[in-house]
This record gives sequence, structure tokens and C-alpha cells, in this order.
Amino acid sequence: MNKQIEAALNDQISKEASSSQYYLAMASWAETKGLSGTAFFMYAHSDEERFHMLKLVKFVNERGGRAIVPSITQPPSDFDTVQRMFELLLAHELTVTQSINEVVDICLKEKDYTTHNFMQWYVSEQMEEEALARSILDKLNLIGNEKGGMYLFDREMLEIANSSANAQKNNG
Ligand code: OFO
Repeated sequence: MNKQIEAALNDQISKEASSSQYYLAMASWAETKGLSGTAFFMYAHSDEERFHMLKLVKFVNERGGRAIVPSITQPPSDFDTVQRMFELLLAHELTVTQSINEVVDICLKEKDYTTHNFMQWYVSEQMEEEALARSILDKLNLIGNEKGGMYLFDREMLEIANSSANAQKNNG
């Protein structure tokens, strides 16, 4: 495997691992605030990021490179408000999108069309994740500080997490 591509993919492996830790910290914070639906959503999101990492690890190794398992850095443990937490989530996803785009760019420069093709899955995944984060933030803006609204929001987060888990099951 081209060394530059291998390094870029290993860097992405590290970013996906950090994303998983970050969302796990958000899940834990939400759980301690009694927001069980939001916590469930974040636990599932953390698992998804681990899956993104594993998919890259396997790809690198199968293509003759060597995937490096990154060290764990401690994410923040306090997120202040649910709104702030989702703002951070969106900001984080935007940096991940940028990083995916950089990998795609390197693939084109190095004429590695196989990795380019593989990375398209991540390009679409980022589009979906950004759209979901924006729609959740829109809901939170509508609710404002209303307590009853937050209760319904939390229940909806549970539904969103369940329906995305079912969609993934159906897509194999
Ligand atoms: Fe891996 O998709 Fe979010 O970060």
C-alpha cells in the first residue's frame, strides 16, 4: 500500500477512535442527567464510530498496509447543556468531514482509485451525520428551555437511535 495513503488512513483510524470516545463521554454525561433517550442515542453513535474505525483497520490490513491502533485521550466529561453538546457534536463532525475530504484528495493525487472508491462510503456517512446533527439542533432551538419539550425530545432521541439501528440491520 502507498505509504502516504497508509499514513492518511491511520490518521483517520485515530480520528474515528477519538469520535467514539467523545460520543461515549456524551452518552455518560446524558445518562447522569436522566436523559436516557439521549444517552441511548450517544451510546449507539459511539458504537457506530468504533465500527467506522474497524472498517478502516480491516481495509488497511487487507490491502497490505499496517493499521495502527491509536492511544486513547480523555474527552471532556461535562457538556453543560444538551444544546451545547449537540453543537459540539456538529462541530466535531465538520472536522471529521474535512479530514475525510483530505483523504479523498490524497487518493486522487496518488491515483489510488480503490481507496478512493472505499472512501466514498465515508463521504456519504458524513453527509448523513451532519444532516442529522443539524436537524437535532433545529429541534433543540424550537424547544428552548421548556422542560416538557425536553422530555419529548429525549423520547424522540430514543426513537431516532432505534430506527437508525433497524435501518442498519436491514442494509446488512
Ligand atoms: Fe465516523 O462518522 Fe462521525 O465522526
